[in-house]
Amino acid sequence: MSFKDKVIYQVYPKSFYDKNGDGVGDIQGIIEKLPYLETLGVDMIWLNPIYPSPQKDNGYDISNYTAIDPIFGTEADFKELVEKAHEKKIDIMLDMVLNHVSIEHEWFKKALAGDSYYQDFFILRNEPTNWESKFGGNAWSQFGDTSKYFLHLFDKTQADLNWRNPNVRKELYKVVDFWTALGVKGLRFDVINVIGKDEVLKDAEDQVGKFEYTDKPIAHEFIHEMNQKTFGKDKSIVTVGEMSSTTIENGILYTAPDREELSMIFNFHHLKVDYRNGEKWTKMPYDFEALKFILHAWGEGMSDGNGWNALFWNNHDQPRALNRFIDWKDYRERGAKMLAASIHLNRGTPYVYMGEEIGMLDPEFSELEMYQDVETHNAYDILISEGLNHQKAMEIIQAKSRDNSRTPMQWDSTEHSGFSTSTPWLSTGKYTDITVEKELEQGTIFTFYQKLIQLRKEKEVISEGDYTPFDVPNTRIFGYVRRFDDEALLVLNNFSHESVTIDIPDEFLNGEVLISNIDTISLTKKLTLEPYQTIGIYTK
Ligand code: TEU
Repeated sequence: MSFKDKVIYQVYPKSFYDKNGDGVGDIQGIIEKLPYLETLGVDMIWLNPIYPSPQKDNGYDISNYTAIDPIFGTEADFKELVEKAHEKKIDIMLDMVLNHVSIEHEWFKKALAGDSYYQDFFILRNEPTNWESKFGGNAWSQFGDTSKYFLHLFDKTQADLNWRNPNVRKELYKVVDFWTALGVKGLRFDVINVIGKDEVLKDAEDQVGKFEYTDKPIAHEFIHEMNQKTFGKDKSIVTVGEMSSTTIENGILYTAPDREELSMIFNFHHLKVDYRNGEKWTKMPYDFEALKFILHAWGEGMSDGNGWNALFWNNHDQPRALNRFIDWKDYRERGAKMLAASIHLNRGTPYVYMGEEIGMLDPEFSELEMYQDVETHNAYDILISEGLNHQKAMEIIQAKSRDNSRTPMQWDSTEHSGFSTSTPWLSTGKYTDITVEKELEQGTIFTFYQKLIQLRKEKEVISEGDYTPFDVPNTRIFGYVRRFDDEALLVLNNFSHESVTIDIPDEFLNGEVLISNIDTISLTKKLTLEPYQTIGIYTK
């Protein structure tokens, strides 16, 4: 399948739908909700990790790569999901977390027990470097009671694998083959641009260490090898690399088809525009100019270099975009649609994160204990140790915690928002009046998403067109032009709560309004965009 006219829906399995009533979402729950996803019109469902795991990092700490965690169901349930989804022309994408394993994985246990074959599966050193874990604190922990240290770029229970060891790669390729043999047609590779560590590791000048292990040329070699030895043989498989931070230059290398690495990549630069001095655990309004600059640079750069972006505003690691970029108290519906159009009409493959199609919001938990995420708790401790008081620390947590997007999907107005019959593993949010039931009855966001998904299949200029920035200085308009053969599409998104009047290029004056979140548009040379308005003008 070419992936250019497809839309992918992300399900956070723990929080989607709990069929067996134990408070945790499960595979049977996803099966039950397939008709809902079919109605939305998506082509593929990406599931966050569903493998056996101590759940220190919600499944990104895997203890067995080729099984299903009983909290989610059985392998038979998974096969049923693949089959039933397939009947609805929906494919399944799985999360491949191949940079690290849980310290409860048998490889790590054997290594700890002294087996040197398995010790070489990990990155062990006598002298640790000064690198920091992405979840805070040191990136090295003592390896059992030895004098060695093992590297963990994430939690101390997530040990980085030594990709330089061919035996490790062989084992990981078996994992990929195992799942594709079950009919999995999508693979999302977690933090795949950090798998290539140097043989000799050096202290980092920036203390964090990210330049020492990110986007190393050898990472491209490993990904290409994995492509050749596993999924590359089946052209219908779609792959996406998650790149915690990467460059446009590397983005092109990862995704240009002739490189035979990946179909597309996620990058996060546009979601760091509300970090003060590059630090996530701060609170500040987002910087629109920075956002626009990043979106244009990636849109144009990847278009010119024949690379391919995964397009998204939300995922399980991010607070809800509505809370970050929209004056949602006044413009929730309109803003949700504007955000959606800004990526669905763009060049790349759009991802819908569960709940955004009904305009869900951050939960605003009042107590620290309500948050479950390991990163959140580490961050709280660090903020307090830096001298912040509880209230200030909580304000930052409320704005930045990854749990903001992980709260249970709000299906209806019954107890626990119809997610489960018992207390959910993570509380539902504050705004439980936003539900699927209500949205389908009287809302307009869901139908707007349906239309956008449909348009991508109908108009090649959306799926195939190139990208040129359309800049309107001194406004908060994020605009771009897409072109394909004799078709053109002008997309204008007003990121402000004020109306803005702009000049429409003559070429589009007789065009057709393909989509807008405000009714009855007549095109005039001077066009006034209302607050948070989006408009796509098509001409041929
Ligand atoms: O995330 C990788 C990553 O670098 C970030 O998105 C990270 O979660 C964020 O910067 C923390 O502030 C992936 C997964 O999406 C995430 O859920 C996992 O925790 C992480 O890898 C480790 O596997």
